[in-house]
Amino acid sequence: MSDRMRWWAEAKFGMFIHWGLYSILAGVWRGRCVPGVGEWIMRNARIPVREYEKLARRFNPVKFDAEEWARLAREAGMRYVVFTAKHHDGFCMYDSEYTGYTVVKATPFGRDVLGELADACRGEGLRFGAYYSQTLDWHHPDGMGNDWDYDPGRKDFARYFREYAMPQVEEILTKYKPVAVMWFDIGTPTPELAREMVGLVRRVSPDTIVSGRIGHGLGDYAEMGDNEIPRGRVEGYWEVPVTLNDTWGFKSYDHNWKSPGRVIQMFVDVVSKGGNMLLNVGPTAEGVIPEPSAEVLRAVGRWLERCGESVYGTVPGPLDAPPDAPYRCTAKPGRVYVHVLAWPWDGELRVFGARGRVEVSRAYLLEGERELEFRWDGDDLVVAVPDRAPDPVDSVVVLECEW
Ligand code: FHN
Repeated sequence: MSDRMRWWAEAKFGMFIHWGLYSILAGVWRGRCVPGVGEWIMRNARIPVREYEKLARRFNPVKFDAEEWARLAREAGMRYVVFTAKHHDGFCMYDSEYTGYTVVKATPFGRDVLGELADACRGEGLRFGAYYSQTLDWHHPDGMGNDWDYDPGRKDFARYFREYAMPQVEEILTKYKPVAVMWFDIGTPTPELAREMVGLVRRVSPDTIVSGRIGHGLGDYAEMGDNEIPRGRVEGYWEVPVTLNDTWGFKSYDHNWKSPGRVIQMFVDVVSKGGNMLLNVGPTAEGVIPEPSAEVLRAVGRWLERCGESVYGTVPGPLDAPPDAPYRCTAKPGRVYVHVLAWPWDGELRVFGARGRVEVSRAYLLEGERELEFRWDGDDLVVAVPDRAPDPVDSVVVLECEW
């Protein structure tokens, strides 16, 4: 395992934060609800640059408290945070010397929110990462994606990339160091440009992890599609970004929140397949993480507080659960954790195809360490469990074993 990836592989759980001028519109432009994710409103409503820019004068998140956000991430059991330094709308949520279009220079708020957040995260023992939209930039005349203000035929993308995006990335890496992750997003640049960008990151900040969406196999890990959890185990480092409702940036009328139980089960599913989960929050323009998301996060944190041993620092291990099995498995040397997501009504937990893969010496419930009897039935291990699930969402049965 490369040194750079060690902490990340153990961490499993991160907070993604999408926050920017789009949070002011909250999914509504000129009285109309704009379909699609909140942070895409500039593009989906074809808002002219000169109009969208005016939002900066309204950005005054008086309730923003970086320490509160960082504390919430820690309470949720997250180990890292990735924050939108610059999303596709091109607005910089940090103090950049390459443009006036920043939270520091163009808003009444005037504070360096990325800087405050980076410090607060480190204060809570979390690693801090920066999201940077390297290809799509709807504000910059040479950035990709804006064909309603600019003529795509006249754009010089390489110029934007080398003379704006790369210097900004260097700036972020030096000004806010240590930046644990440089989270590049969709829109793969040419192999040559992507290599230059990754070369820059390696030179300026060798320990910074580069996300897979830079493309051409140059990233340190694979980034799955949004909300796309693979069906089975995936080798190598990977991460899946997940929304708590149906948007990344705040939308005032999106109340389709996932329940805490669903999020915990998704998370365990991801970890059992060898991945990390980057769970998103979309704060309001006032600087508040919506309470329904905060509630889910705290519930995940409470579960992790009790059962984190079966998640952090684990690997998928010797037992793969069939996709439709009511459990998932994670492992550490000498132990397999069976996460029971649907409790067996007949008092018997059947672990399929375990024979020959594990030599079990003991089985017990993680919480309370209650001993459990077990037997073999053909290739399956059958563990006798109490009638009632200790946890309604995920009860963990530990198998002490050689594997
Ligand atoms: O277009 C973006 C989107 O707004 C959001 O930032 C997600 C997060 O993974 N990435 C892109 C779509 O994949």
